[in-house]
Amino acid sequence: MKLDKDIIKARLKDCLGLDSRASKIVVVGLGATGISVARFLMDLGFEFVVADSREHVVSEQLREELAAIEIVTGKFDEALFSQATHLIVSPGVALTEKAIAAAISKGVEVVGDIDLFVCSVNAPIIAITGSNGKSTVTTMVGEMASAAGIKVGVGGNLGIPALDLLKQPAELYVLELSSFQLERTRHLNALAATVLNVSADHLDRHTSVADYAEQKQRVFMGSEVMVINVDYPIVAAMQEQGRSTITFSIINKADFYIAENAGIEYLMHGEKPLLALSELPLEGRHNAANALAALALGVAAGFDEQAMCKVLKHFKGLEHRMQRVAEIGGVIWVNDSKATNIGACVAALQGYQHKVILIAGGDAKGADMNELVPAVKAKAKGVVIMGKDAALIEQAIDGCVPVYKAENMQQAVRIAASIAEVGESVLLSPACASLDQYKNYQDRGDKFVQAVLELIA
Ligand code: UMA
Ligand code: ADP
Repeated sequence: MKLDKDIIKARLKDCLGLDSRASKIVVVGLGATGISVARFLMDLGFEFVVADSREHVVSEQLREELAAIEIVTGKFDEALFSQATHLIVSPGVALTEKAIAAAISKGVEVVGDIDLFVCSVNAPIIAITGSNGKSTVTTMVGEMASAAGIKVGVGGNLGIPALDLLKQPAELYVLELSSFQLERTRHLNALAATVLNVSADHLDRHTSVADYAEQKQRVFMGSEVMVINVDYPIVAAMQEQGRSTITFSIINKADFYIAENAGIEYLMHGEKPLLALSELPLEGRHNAANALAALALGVAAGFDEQAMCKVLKHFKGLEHRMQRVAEIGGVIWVNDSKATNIGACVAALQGYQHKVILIAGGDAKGADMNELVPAVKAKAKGVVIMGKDAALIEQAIDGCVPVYKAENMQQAVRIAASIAEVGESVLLSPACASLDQYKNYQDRGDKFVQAVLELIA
């Protein structure tokens, strides 16, 4: 539930030093997050400036809504930032940006939207981060909460900025949090929090995998229960003595795990079988891990186990994640455009028992494409490469399997169609971000689906 304005203002002052009379605030970035922050601050009567480095970022409608606010577009102004007391920085803006780094070095405070959110609610928070599976698990837990009759707000990196969730009353918030959001969050105090997994991603923004994992670990700041995937040593190492912990694993016995009984595999809680794995509609063993994580978080929140299993049995999955698009002449076409890093692509390939034609490439974000090779060797009959870092994939594969170059998605799909044979699958799982050629991963997935449907036509 959202607190009263006066209480929020008092908490902003105590926790973040934000004072509606004395603070000089610059909101940096005017995307979904920046707009939510601007509306939030206006509602509380704060004065502030908004800065965005894009020249043409403000629509007529937005300019009208923010008429009382100064909006500065174009190159970030070092003097403006350094004269502020607080910068409220959107997750997509790196703290190493020259003007921001200079301001930080002069003692200007950096605040994130999640900090503002935490100061504004008195309902519990379930917080979910990890390299892959965040959106899936966040949606699962949100549906579990709804099934339990709880008014729940679901958002964060998933799409609806956290502060926009305050518009509706809620008894619980389920937040997907990225490493960028966590990097600039100082208070979270979740009821339960998890790091689902860590694999290399965003190395164009983080200095190393260790630094990236450290930002993810911040999700546990003050959490009552830590939900830990013990299959990842880097996550298992985040456990802290004396803190309430629930573990999960798809390899070994843990609090939540997988066990076989009379030839059937079950999701287990302790000695109790909860659900046969075959009843999970989502493909891939990584989705069993996601289900275990959701169950563990749900148990921490006090949800009924049977009701949670019912949600899992009917969980449809999200668009652009291992989504079956069509079966054409005995070949299955799968859209996994959301696989924007190597970990997701490897998980997708590992889920197959038969050969796959992989379509991959885009912006590798500094990742080492050699990590793709074992899974490609094991599962791919050929790889169609495209996008900015296609050559990195080609170099890594180095002749292990045939590589085909495509200029665009339509060509990639046509090439894949000419290679694929009955009983095989064509998988778009790019292991790279999409922004070099597409608006976003949805646009890339849509282009794939469109090209596949053209094949049918
Ligand atoms: N901008 C600048 N200078 C810069 C970079 C950006 O001025 O150097 C401006 C842009 O011109 C734009 C605004 O900042 O106007 C965009 O801000 P943003 O990139 O933080 O994006 P938002 O629209 O606020 O969306 C963010 C998340 N985006 C990122 O972290 C990149 C969204 O996650 C999230 O859904 C939204 O907040 C609500 O919480 C998207 C994402 O791609 C899905 N996340 C990454 C991922 O999942 O891998 C982390
Ligand atoms: P995120 O929000 O972390 O990006 P999503 O649920 O949107 O996670 O899934 C993103 C990609 O990762 C998809 O390609 C999906 O198939 C894959 N994926 C989902 N869960 C996992 C997991 N537990 N381990 C590895 N890959 C996963």
